[in-house]
Amino acid sequence: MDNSCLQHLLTEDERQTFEETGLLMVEGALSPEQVAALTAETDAVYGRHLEQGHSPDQALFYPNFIPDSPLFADLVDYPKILPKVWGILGWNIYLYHAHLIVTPPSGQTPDDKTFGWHQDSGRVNQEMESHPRPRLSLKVAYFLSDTGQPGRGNFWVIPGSHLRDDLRRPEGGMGQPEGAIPVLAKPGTAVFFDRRLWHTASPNWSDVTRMVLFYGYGYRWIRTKDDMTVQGLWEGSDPIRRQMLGWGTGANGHYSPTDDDVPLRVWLREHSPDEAK
Ligand SMILES: O=C(O)CCC(=O)C(=O)O
Repeated sequence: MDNSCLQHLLTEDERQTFEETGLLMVEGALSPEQVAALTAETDAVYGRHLEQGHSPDQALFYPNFIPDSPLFADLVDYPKILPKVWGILGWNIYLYHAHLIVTPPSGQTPDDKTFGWHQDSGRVNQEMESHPRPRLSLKVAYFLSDTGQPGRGNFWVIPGSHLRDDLRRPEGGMGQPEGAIPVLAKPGTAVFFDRRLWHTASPNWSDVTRMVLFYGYGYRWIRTKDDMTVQGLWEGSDPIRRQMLGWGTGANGHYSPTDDDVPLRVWLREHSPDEAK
């Protein structure tokens, strides 16, 4: 782990924003050069899917994209962002899910149909009996295209809704729930969101293809949410990235980790001891 990451620890203001709203935006997380390089990789993935028959009219939801490019793998333990992830969740974490989404222009005129509002993690929301629901995981969304204006297939959220178990949807399938807003994210922005935050994708009414990379981090005792094939990356990865990619000494180490299971904790003991507890 690059020691430069210590400049990017979660600040108290950031913690408060995330706790209160379920959302945190880090503008300029990626440089314009990184955005350009990641856009080229994402475009290549998209092009391959079009060749394989994916409809150019449909958004591409593509999980397990990390093995497709070293640039995607480099964001798994990205020094500007991972410190904020462990600042929120602690050190017993890994990447449990990742997907990229490419949303081409819909060619349609804007309408006000209710979008697909949800909390993440499917049955977790029915089968965990606590209130409010537990956080368990968060996603970091890296915006590659410019969604700095509404109507560009923006990510929509209801700030502060992460502590609510239910969402009142508008009647008749038209309009958005009270408090809903489009996230206006410029290229290079990283948007953190609590998995419980009520959120949704939206149609792309612009002529700009939307591209976003989603990295989901959760506790090591949570199962993966897609059929991740990142094991092939373990050998060439440093210990903390390997932890993020799901490596461990065995099943029990997901629940009661030894130092071998969680090199992030070992590293924190030396570099940021308060966060190693
Ligand atoms: O594509 C989007 O803006 C929303 C993505 C989403 O709903 C999710 O990652 O759970």
